[in-house]
Amino acid sequence: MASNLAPIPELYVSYESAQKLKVEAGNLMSHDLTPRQICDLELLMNGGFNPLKGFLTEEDYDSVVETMRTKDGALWPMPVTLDVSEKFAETVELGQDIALRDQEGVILATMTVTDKWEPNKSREAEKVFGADDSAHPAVNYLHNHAGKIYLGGPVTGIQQPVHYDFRARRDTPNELRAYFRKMGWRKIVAFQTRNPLHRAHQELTFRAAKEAQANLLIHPVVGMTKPGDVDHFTRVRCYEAVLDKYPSSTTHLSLLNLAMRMGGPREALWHAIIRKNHGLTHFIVGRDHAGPGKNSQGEDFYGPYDAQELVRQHQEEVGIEMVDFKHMVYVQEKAQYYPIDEVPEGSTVLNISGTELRRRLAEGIEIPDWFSFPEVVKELRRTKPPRAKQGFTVFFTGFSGSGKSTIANALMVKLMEMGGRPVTLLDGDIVRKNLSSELGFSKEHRDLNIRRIGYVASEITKNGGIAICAPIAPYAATRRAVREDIENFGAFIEVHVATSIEECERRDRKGLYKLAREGKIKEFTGISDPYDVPESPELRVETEGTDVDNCAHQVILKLEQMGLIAG
Ligand code: PPS
Repeated sequence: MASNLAPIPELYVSYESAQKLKVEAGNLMSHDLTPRQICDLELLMNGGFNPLKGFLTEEDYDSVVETMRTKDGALWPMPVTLDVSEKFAETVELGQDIALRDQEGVILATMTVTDKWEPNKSREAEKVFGADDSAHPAVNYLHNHAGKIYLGGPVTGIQQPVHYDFRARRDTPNELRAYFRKMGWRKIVAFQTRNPLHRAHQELTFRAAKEAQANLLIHPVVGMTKPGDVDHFTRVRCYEAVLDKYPSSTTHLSLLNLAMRMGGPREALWHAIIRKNHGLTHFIVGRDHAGPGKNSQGEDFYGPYDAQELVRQHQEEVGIEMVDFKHMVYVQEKAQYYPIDEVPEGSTVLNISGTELRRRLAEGIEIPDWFSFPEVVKELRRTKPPRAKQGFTVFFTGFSGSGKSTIANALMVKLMEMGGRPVTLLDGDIVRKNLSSELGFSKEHRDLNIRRIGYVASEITKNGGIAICAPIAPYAATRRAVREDIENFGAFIEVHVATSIEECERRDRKGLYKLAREGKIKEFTGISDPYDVPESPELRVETEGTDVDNCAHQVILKLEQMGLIAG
């Protein structure tokens, strides 16, 4: 199939109208878009999400969730919704125009709100992502990050979000279409990725293009990918290093500002539609496309080839041909890559999994040339030094009086004795004096307090230091959010100081338990306020019958075991 490279509709108004709208929008209510919404809006406006004309209305949303189609029957597998807080939703009337702004307050679009509703998020999770299980990143996002209310309605585009990085590598669907027209490319295979390209991917994409007798577009996602992925700055430098491994003038690199949901089969189909909109004729779908990892039972959310199956069923309707690829492995005797089902019998197969690669990077172990290109490995090592040189956060949690601060202090001194990295202690009391002096102990205030600690710890971790935090941090969801923030930059070691509430109350070093029992302190953790016991912390220390030195030493041993401090 050859592409029709005519321009596709965008939602932008003319330059003159945009200038006028910008001024008029000064009087409108404003919604500050989240990072994910900015990605969605960009693709809505530039036609990447064609045929959508705005954020889904309630009817379209229900239909997309249940049937993967809008109410008019257009194939659309992924809800693209504008979630807002209840507070904001209350101030918006149906029929009203609102301004959609980026995080600096720059107006990007207006939206006429035609619909406002409270979605059934559990149903969305079940139908769209296959399970209402918060181990799935999109389900976690849905329940723990997205606002409670959805607004729907048509969007009027004013301007694209500004990107300061890799400008020359970013193309709208119409820019890509124009590029293909200019180059005379009629058949183009797209390769979607959120990972650095290694030899197996280079081989796979090269073969795909050769088999389809087509040109190749490396089309990596640089919007939002899976938490913990290699950041897009590093990845783009890696892609650039691989570009000249392809025959010249056959391959192009373009960055896609998509916010992935890791929705497996539905997401693969969505990706295919998005690629069709960008003027592509073929789309590579490999093993476990857009897979979210394991569910809370430790099983895969989707079968390895479910995504291929769904795309195959709909490829004709979408108007893009799927190039399905099996897992590629290296055959030692042939010094060459093969799809796993074509490996010559009796030969030696070499493979390095993603987990193994991360381990080798973390521990500074050699990564062989047959696996990746030296330029790519160099870039990855530049971003991720071995673990013993990275920053990390030790996050103590437990009741007041459990011994968190004492152990944290002992740990700090031991780490300072070792030297090598700066150490900062963010103790509960210190933080409440310096960072959170205006906060009390309501759920909202505790969350804010912990998020602040998490933010500071993530900055310390990012910059190669050691952050030791010792708040009560009673809520599992907040601890998880902090973990996610920090794990973008380094390890997060949750240490549950598991002193029982009875023992803490018996010790009552600050006399607070007595006051709490007398009702003189309200919302006291463990007495009149909840504490979610960590289910699987990296370490649990028992303080009853164990001295402080030994508890701190247990943490040191854990850090050594994790490769965070040289043994
Ligand atoms: S939280 O929930 O993580 O924000 O709490 P944190 O910042 O660690 O602050 C806990 C310290 O504040 C004292 N304190 C209370 N704790 C729990 N509940 C209530 N209502 C409360 N009021 C005051 C208490 O001394 C805690 O200090 P630690 O060091 O944990 O004993």
